[in-house]
Amino acid sequence: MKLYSVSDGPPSLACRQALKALNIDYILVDVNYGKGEHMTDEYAKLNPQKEIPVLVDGETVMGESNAILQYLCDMYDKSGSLYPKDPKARAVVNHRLCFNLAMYYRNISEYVMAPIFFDYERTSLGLKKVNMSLDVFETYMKTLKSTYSAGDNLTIADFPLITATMCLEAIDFKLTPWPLVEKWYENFKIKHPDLWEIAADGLREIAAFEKNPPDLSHMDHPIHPVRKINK
Ligand SMILES: N[C@@H](CCC(=O)N[C@@H](CS)C(=O)NCC(=O)O)C(=O)O
Repeated sequence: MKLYSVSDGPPSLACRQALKALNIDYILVDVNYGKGEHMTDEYAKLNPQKEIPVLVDGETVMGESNAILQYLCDMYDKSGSLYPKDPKARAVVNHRLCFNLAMYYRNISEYVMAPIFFDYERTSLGLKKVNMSLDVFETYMKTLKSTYSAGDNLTIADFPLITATMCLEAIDFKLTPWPLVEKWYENFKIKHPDLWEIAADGLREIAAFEKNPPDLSHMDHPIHPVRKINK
């Protein structure tokens, strides 16, 4: 099995956490985002979306980290603890994965990540969206009254929510106004230090880039405006 991954990419890091939690041996293919290794025609054969991560498991080749997390568990988690088989418990996991993809990480990535790598500003609207996403997450934690994001046990829903929240920590964004989210996040670090370490590597990279943004002025990105660097 191979995972094409980028070292500071929250979706990639979530897949690496799942692979580790499931004790799966795999080859980690480090994709160099700065060099645009994911924008080649060769890479598009693996993922027409030209996004990282991609999982290759024999004939199965796919992007979209949520689908990868679900596939890994359906294939290799015989106990079903990370992705419960019970429809109601599974529905909560699926819900949190969708919430992260459609709202939580989407807003965090636009506010935190895009301005680090490209020529975007952090706006008050962007901040409003992040605050609103945290308010929603806090409400879910309050409603479920659980230790983890989708119940009393660790599930694949926690991985992308953790790696998304890690981006906030990387820019020193305080979670104090969202005590249940903060408690869940800190608890994960304590209870799963080996899984946290995967996210922590990304955190250190993003925190360094926040202080010293990478020079991507050579990049011809199809969507994002590249920051011009005066040399
Ligand atoms: N929905 C995708 C998103 C993956 C994603 O956004 N990956 C980023 C790196 S963290 C990427 O490859 N972006 C392409 C680009 O910026 O050119 C997933 O969850 O796998």
